[in-house]
Amino acid sequence: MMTTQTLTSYQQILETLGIADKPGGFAIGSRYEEGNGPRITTVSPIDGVSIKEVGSARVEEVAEAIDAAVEAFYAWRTVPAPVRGELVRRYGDKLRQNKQALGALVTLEVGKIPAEAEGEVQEMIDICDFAVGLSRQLYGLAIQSERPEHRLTEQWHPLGPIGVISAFNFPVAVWAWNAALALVCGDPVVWKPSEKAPLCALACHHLLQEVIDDFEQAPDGLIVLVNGGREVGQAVAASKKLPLISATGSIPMGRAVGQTVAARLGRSLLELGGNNAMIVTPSADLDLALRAITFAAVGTTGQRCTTLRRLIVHDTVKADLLNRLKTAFSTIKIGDPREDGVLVGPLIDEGAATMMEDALNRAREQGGVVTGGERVTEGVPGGAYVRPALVEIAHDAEVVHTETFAPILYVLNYEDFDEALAVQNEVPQGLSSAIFTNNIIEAERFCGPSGSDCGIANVNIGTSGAEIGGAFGGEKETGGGRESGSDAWKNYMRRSTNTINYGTALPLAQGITFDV
Ligand code: UN1
Repeated sequence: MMTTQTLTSYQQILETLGIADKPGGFAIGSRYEEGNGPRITTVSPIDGVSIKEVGSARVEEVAEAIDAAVEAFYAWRTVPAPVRGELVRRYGDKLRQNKQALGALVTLEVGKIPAEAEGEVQEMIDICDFAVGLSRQLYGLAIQSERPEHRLTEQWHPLGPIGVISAFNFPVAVWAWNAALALVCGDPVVWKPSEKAPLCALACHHLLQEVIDDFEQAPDGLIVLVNGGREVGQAVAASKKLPLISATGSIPMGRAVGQTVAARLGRSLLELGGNNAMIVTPSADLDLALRAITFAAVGTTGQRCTTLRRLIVHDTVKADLLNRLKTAFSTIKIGDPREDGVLVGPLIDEGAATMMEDALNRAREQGGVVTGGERVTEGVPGGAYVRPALVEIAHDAEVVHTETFAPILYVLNYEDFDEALAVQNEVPQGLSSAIFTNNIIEAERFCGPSGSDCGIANVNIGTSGAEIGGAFGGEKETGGGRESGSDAWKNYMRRSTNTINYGTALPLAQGITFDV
């Protein structure tokens, strides 16, 4: 009975989004194909029920799709940027109309609670708005020339088709951050989504393709989708026809993609694993800190790259904060994300639950004291549900330095502020970080050059939930890439420096004389 009802609503979501009858192996603009690669069965992590089977692309089909994107580039690069912005504006409107349905698909396919799933669609809308404004602001510079009657300028041109490799945990927003910017910058987009979220990708593609179909200046092939596994990702990364590869996912994935792209001297924009910490100082507002920690550590069931994984607490506040966290973690509602009041949905799959269990066992072996972390089987519909774990452990235990994509919060302590900063920075990853303090000197030191070494350093807010306006990404093994706001658009364009002589002499720079 339950299964039938659920299936009906799955079907409704797919129908509302217009993808119930679309083959999803690959799509070249408005052409949807099954593909000759292995079939992918999408299973909802909520209850393990299969949603739909989709195909996948073979390497030759990937090549065909990339060729179509190259063709589209030749047309799109000369469309004025504000006109390209108009296309993205219309997509933003389309997303507004479909926010609930697309959010429901995100919930269904990756298990996010509706508030977070719709928040992800909101990030798409926000980046569209940002990109529309940007389409009139892709500014270059006018530079003072050292030579008389010379004009020295730089301008930005479209780069070429962009390859986007995205992860399951942000199955719609991360592609949109890339696609919205790439499209206004004049670049087609070739998308290889996670094998765990092909339907979200199909829906995003289809909604944008509908806008493209009604937009005269937009060539077919402007957006291309290639579903599949590692070989498909590798074919995208290796293609010399894609000058930029933007990849989000694990550090091993990023290392493989980065090396492949570097071998052909392409550009890569990597947004890889984090091992995000928060320092809680003696002056911190613990009520605020408690809320921030809980959202950052257990939101999205610990499966954000910005998830809070290490808490570095001053000795004087540790006992109090830990007690409050134990209460919060033990009472938080875990279950079907569609149920009222649930804050923690399922992990993506059994593999993730096994990795969490392994990490907790290693933590115990390494001297950790674990609270929570057990499997939840009562009152849940059958996916991999877990209670978030708190682990009191030494800051330098091996397990603390690795990212486990699950809700495990390592609780570390410190005595002296410099020690806290050193602990914050001692891991190989460098994505996000935060401090809770009401001491301005600590806050400023944390954000300053000898403070946090991460791409994101926050004061009195958590590590996750960044707005799109800032550049998003991190240092060290996180990969160094920046996407989304600020000047991240420059990744998607090529810079042309132009020197124009409007005089009748030919003065050489550096005062060189070279008379013939
Ligand atoms: C990710 O987990 O890959 O800052 C991205 C955040 C979100 C993006 C996370 N805006 O948590």
